[in-house]
Formats: sequence, structure tokens, C-alpha cells
Amino acid sequence: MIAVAERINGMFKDVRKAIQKKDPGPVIELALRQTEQGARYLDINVGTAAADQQAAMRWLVEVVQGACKTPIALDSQKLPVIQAGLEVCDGRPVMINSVSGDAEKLDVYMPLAVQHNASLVALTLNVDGVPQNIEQRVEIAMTIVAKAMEHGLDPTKVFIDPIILPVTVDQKQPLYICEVIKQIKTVLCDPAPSTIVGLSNISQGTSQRPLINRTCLVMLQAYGLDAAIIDVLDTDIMDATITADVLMNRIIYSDSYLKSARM
Ligand code: THG
Repeated sequence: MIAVAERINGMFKDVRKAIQKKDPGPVIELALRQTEQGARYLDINVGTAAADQQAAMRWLVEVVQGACKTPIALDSQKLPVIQAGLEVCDGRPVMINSVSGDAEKLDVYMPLAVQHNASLVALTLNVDGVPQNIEQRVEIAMTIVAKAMEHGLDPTKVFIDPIILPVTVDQKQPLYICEVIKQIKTVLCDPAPSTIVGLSNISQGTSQRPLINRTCLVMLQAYGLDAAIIDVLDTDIMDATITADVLMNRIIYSDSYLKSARM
């Protein structure tokens, strides 16, 4: 499982404050701690903390890059904010997170990803909104992969996000997401795109958030999920996802596997 660490996000009070005061300390600490806990990418999202989101993104990226060598995921719905982040990237692997599955949007983001040698997260979402069924999600995934091939972006650099909805909204959704992930891997093969979810959506409004998050994650892994945006500082979810990787024969067992998998 490619763990994308969610904590450098202006929606959290400590990060919001750090952005507003231009205090690098808390951001550096989160970059280091999340890296130590096994993050493969550090998601960077300025949220609504700053009036000038482009300047805030540039600042966050520079602070994170000064703290560690971990790859980064630039997280914004706004193209200029993504571009601001890309401008200051130092050449480490980078993920653009995210773009919707509209053809016109993909025609802009795909060349951008190619130009910066970046991976691209694309949501199974279009002008009509988030599809609630399996078929429409897979259909949008096919559009995304077709666009990647048209623009010369390696399909494995495309991360399709089927968009998890809260279990409290519709209890059929988690199994739908499992099925979408399976179908993306079987219908769109050779080479198949990667899949990713922003996991915490699943548990919104519930009384058992960490338990629901980690149970859902291992289920999705069994259906072939490649990456997830999660709280890597939650030891239980990291232990569960690493153990699922062992049981799926994706990483080698040793008595110290929980530690080795985080290195
Ligand atoms: N898909 C993709 N990118 C995404 C998401 C997604 N990026 C943003 C988001 N969703 C993933 N990141 C987070 C970060 C933090 C939390 C949830 C998702 C989180 N929020 C607390 C909560 O929900 O209760 C509130 C935080 C606070 O205010 O203190 O934990 O789906 N591609």
C-alpha cells in the first residue's frame, strides 16, 4: 500500500496556524514524523488557511522539501495552486492531487503531469457530479485512461480515485468501491492504472472512525487498491495495512515486518 500522509493540511488547526504565522516548525515536525511512520508521499493541502493560496502552497512545499526527501502530493482543486507547487518542486517524485474526470480538465492536467514527470490523481467525477453506481465510475475511469494514453502519460502514473462516500450516507457504497477497484484492474489492464482513495470520508459522522477506516482499508486492499490518503500517525491503521500487504504476499514476512515496512 502506498501510504499518502494526510496531515499537512490547512484544515487542521496547527497547520493552519503555521501557515498564517509562516512558522515552519510544526510543518517540519509533521513531515519528519509522517516519514518516520512510513509515508510514501506527503500530501500538501493549504486548505482555506491563507488568502493567497498559491504563496501558501509554495511556502509549504519549500518547508517540506527542506525537511525530508519524501515525495510530495500537491493537493488542491485549483490549477494555479497546483502550478505554484510544481514551480518550486526540487525534482523529487511528485503527485498532482487531483483533477476531475472531465475530458476538458484532463486535456489540461495530463500535459502538465507529463511536463513535470508527475503522477496524476483523477477522480471518477464529472460535470454531473459523483456517480453513485459502479458502472458510471468505471466509465469515467476509462475516459481517464484513454486521455492518459492520448497525452502520453504512463497509465501506471495515473491514480484513479473512485471517491468514497460516508457509510452513513449509503451503506452499499463501500462494496461498490471494492467492485470499481477490481473492475479498473481487470477491464483496464495492460498496463492498468493505479487506484487511490481518500479514506477518511468513509467514516464521517460515525462513532468508530479509526476502526471503520482501517477495516475499510484492508477490504479495499484485498480488491487491489494501490494507494490511500490516510493518517499515517495512527499506528493501528498502519499496522493493519502493512499486515494486509504481508497476507497478500506483497511484502515479505519477517518478525520485524511492521518496522521494516515503514523504512
Ligand atoms: N481524495 C483525494 N484527495 C483528497 C481527498 C480525497 N484530499 C483531501 C482529503 N480527501 C484527504 N485528506 C484528509 C485530511 C484530513 C482529514 C480527512 C481527509 C480529517 N479531517 C477531520 C475530520 O474529518 O474529522 C477534521 C480535521 C480537523 O478539523 O481537525 O481527518 O478523498 N484524491
